[in-house]
Parts: sequence; structure tokens; C-alpha cells
Amino acid sequence: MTTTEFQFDGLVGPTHNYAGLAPGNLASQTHRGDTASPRAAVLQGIDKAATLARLGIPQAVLPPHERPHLDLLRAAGFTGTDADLLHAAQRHAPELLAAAWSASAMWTANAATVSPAPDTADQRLHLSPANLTSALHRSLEAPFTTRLLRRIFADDTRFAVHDPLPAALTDEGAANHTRLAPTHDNPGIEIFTYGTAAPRGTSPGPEPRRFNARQRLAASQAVARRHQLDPQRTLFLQQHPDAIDAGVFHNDVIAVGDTDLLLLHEHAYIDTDDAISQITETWNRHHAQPLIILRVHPDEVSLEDAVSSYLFNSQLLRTPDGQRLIVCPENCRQSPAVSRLLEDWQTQGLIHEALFFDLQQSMSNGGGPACLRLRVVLTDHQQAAIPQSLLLTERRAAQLRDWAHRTYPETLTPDDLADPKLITIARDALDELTRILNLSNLYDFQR
Ligand code: SUG
Repeated sequence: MTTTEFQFDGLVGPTHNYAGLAPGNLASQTHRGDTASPRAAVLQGIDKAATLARLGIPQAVLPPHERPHLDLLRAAGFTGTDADLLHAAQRHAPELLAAAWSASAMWTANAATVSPAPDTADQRLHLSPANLTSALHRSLEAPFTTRLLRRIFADDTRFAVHDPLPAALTDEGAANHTRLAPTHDNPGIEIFTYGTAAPRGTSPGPEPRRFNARQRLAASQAVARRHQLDPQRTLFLQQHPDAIDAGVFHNDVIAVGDTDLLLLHEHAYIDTDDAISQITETWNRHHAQPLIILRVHPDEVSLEDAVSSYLFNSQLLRTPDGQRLIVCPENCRQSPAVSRLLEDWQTQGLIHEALFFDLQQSMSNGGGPACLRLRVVLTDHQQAAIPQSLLLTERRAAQLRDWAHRTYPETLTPDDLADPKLITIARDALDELTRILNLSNLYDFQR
């Protein structure tokens, strides 16, 4: 039996825009009100996924969510036709209008936390959709994500798709979760990184002062319990509050791990020495082969450079012949400090090759290569049980490119969000996508 890690990349939705909705995410704040290009955004994402698929990395896609979320506007007391809702919300509640249109489901690292079969007591793959209740626009994702994951991972003898956690247990999914294991088919160590242990202001330890910590310890613990993880192999580590205040709103902005390699910045954890000793002790108790830890000191890459280059939001992957790749955003090439480090790792043989992708459309909202994908480790029986139409073949990538060129708006500004014509444009695009991906009756507007 072979066990393989799949990358499920979120297709960027046709209403991708810059609304500045994410406090603590410096890119989102900086680009508020910019003109976005949904077409360029989706094509950039497809290019990354298709390039990796061509290198032999198992690659799938997840469809965007239906937007605008008109039920949000109705729940907020607006009435009338769809056009009435948009116009009234633009005048009286522009923040709600922006939330209703957000394409934030593209960042599938926040779709769910995933524990694969080798780690769970019942040997099923467990997925907990993230409630994303730290921000309104993102909280809208959870119900559809749950429905989508239940459709994909439908066989409940092999998969368990849980409900999202109660709202007060704020949970942001795989972006705060790292799995390490010698190979994917071994039981792994699951590291949950949280931002705060208690409601703001009541935590015994230090807390961020500028921005809210998004991930609650109690949420991470609940996910680990539901996933039936072995407590001996499960760690809960606190993120450094200064990092959160510097714009590290998820752990995947400052650390990334894959199989036997962990790459992290000195300021990833509140006590990085202690975090590393807990991780290595846990690893060494279970595995003979060494864990490789690349610990980046602020003299090498400052916290600011880590956030602006998004080095730690790279994907660590292995090609089928075992070569280790690091998949970086273009910004890494522009930072002399980061480029130097990437070259050093290649010279030392730690990384075989660094690949760079232009993901500027997503990056300007704080979403790098790792944000755009959800990692799902599947046994071959599990692979056979999911819809094969989601796998990204050359042919499907070509179909998706053609679809994006024909159906996606070239540009989108905040003013466009009051235009009811955009509802039709977005629905037509998604309607056609469900035919390409063979997912009939997926969206409410199709039912
Ligand atoms: O939650 N940005 C997202 C970016 C998520 C990145 N994901 C990971 N790090 N895994 C967020 O902050 C911005 C939307 C806007 O401003 O229009 C936004 O939601």
C-alpha cells in the first residue's frame, strides 16, 4: 500500500478583490482598495499547481465558494431584490458588502485541519473544517467547506469530516498545524501552534498587543481529541506574541515542515529553544532517523523580511524520485538575505531546488504558496475513494485556463461590488466549473 500526500489547491474565485478585511495581515491592510485581477489571480494559482503536477507532485483542486453571500446581507436586515441588497449594503454597510463578496476560500490551508490515517486511532483520515470565526468574511466559509469536504471525502469507513468547532473556539485550520514523519505512511508527530490560551486579556502568559491572536489553544486541543491522535505524539506550542504583532497571523507565515525537515524562524515560538527540544525529544522517542531542523536567526532573516518575503510560507515537497523542493513566492528572490539562505541550503544539499512563482494577486492579500494549498495524506484505497475529477492533469489544467480566460473578470475594484451584473458573471463561471470538475448541484444557486 502506498501513502501519498496530495496538495489540494484552492482555485481563486471570480470575485477576488482587495477589501482590507484581515487585521493582523499586513498585506491585506496595505492593499485595501487596490484594483484586483481575478483572472490573473486564478491563472497564477493554476500555474503553480500545474507546474507541480508536471513534476510528479500529486495535485488536486478545490472549487471556489459561491459569492456574493447574499444570505449574510439578508441576515443583516437588508431586504428586496439581489440588486437592492447590494446597493443598500454599499451605502449603509460597506464592510458587510465586502465580506459577502470575499474570495478568501482560496486559502485552503485554512479550510481544515487534516490528520491522516497513520496518526489516528481508528485509522481513518480525519478532517476538521476550520470555523475561521476571527473574521466575519472568513467565518462564512465554514458551512460550504464542510459540505464540500463531505462530498469529496464521502466514504465514512475511510474518512471522518467533523463539524466546525463552536464559534468561540477560534480555529484557523492547517495553517497552524504541522505534521512530521519519516515518510508519509509512518505515524507522525502533529504540532498544533496556538496564539492564545485564553480569552484576550485573561491569559497568564504574554499576549500580542497590536493584533488579535487567531488560534485558541482550546480549539487545537479539541481538534486533536476529535482526530483521536496519540497524546505522546501531539504537541501544543504557543506562537510568539511579538511575531503576531509583526504580522505573523498564522504559524505558516513563520514555520513550515515536511516529513523529516522543519524550517522555522527564531521568533516562531514564545520559547523556541523549548519548542525545538519538545519536538526533537518527541521525534527521537519514535524514530531512529534524525529530524533536520533549519532554524533561521534574525541576523540571517529579520522578522520583517520573513513577513515581506513569505519565505516560511513556501511549500516543502519531494518529487517522486525523492528530491526535495522548496516552492517559494517571487518575493523571496527579491530579498538578498532570503536568496542567500536559499542558495546556502542548496549548496549544503538540504534542498535540491528552489522554484519561484508569481502569486502576486494572492500575496497582496497575505496568501503565499502554502496558504493556497491543503495537504492531505491518502492511502491508495483512500485515493481511489475521492472524485478523480478533482485531480489536476495536464488536460484539466488546460481546461481550467481556458475557462478562466473566458469567464473571469479581468479587473475588480471595490466599486464593482455593488453591480448586480457581477452576480451573474460569478455564477456563470462557477456553473461551468462544476461541469469541468464533474461536481453537479454543488452550489445553492444550482439547486
Ligand atoms: O485570513 N487574507 C487571509 C489570508 C490567509 C492566508 N492563509 C494562510 N496564512 N494560511 C487572512 O488573513 C484578506 C482578504 C481581504 O482583505 O480582502 C484575507 O482574508
